[in-house]
Amino acid sequence: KLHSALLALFLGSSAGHAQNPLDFGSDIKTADPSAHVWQDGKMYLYTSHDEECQEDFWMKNWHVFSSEDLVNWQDHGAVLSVDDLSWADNYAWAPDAAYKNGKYYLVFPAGNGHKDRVNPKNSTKWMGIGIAVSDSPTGPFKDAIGGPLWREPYANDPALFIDDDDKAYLYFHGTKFDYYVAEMADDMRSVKGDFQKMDMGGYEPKMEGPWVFKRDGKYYFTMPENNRSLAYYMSDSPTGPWEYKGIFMDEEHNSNNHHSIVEYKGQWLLFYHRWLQSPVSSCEQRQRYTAAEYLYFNDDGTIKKVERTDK
Ligand code: FUB
Repeated sequence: KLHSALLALFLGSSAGHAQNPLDFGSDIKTADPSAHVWQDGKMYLYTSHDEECQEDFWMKNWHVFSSEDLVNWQDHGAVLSVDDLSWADNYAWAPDAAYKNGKYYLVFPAGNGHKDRVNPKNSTKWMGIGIAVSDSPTGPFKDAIGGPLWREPYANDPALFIDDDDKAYLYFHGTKFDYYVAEMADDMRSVKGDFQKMDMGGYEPKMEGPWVFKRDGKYYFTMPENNRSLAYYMSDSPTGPWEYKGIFMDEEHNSNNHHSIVEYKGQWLLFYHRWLQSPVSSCEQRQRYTAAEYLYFNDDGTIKKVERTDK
């Protein structure tokens, strides 16, 4: 009954039907969706933006979308751009957001320089983790610290998790595609102590975008294994050690994935991105779009396998 009610809520709107990709009311291409439900009860998605004809993931800004029914979405525009940063001009990759101290925080990767794929030693590219702040969930966001909180050749995919005791944790993957965590200071502008490499229980495939959530007292660390199939670990602590539990969404078309998981009106949901297939020109390469699926759990707390749907 609950499921039917939710289906009616999410899919049966007289104004339209939920579909994949999500209909943002324009042909904007988005990737790396981070989903949050704030105090006003709406769903917010913080995404990166695949511009047409972008070269090698040269991405420039982050968007926010909101919805009350997951059918009708409002695009709040580019809420932060690398043009607003004094320290980066490129690589506006996967963001995340958090609410603390009455403010909204956007955590994001950005950087500059270029990667030389032929002679890697000539690469000048570096990426760092930035923090921006706003009084509103829809921005605009302002750089909170005027530089990266952390930088290295490839610090990417930051994610924030606020525990029930209001402690905030920041996760990201480093140049070697391994995961780091630190507790944020109360002002959300620095971390307490040093970033620690996490104990992944001995299983560490190449990893990208982390996403942490809590359900029934257990912590879930979810991520795209080999940057393609969505997999997860579980733990009794937000900082691990983590126990690997397996893949819950298979890869598609040998392409990367990046996701988030949130409970909305009693239903767990998975947001992720898919790739435009059969690009007819180089301008259509690296064009991704945001999609969503229902997510279900087994009685023991493990995650049921999710199939991609078009509706
Ligand atoms: O969108 C740029 C990068 O592609 C993200 O940071 C990765 O997680 C992958 O989705």
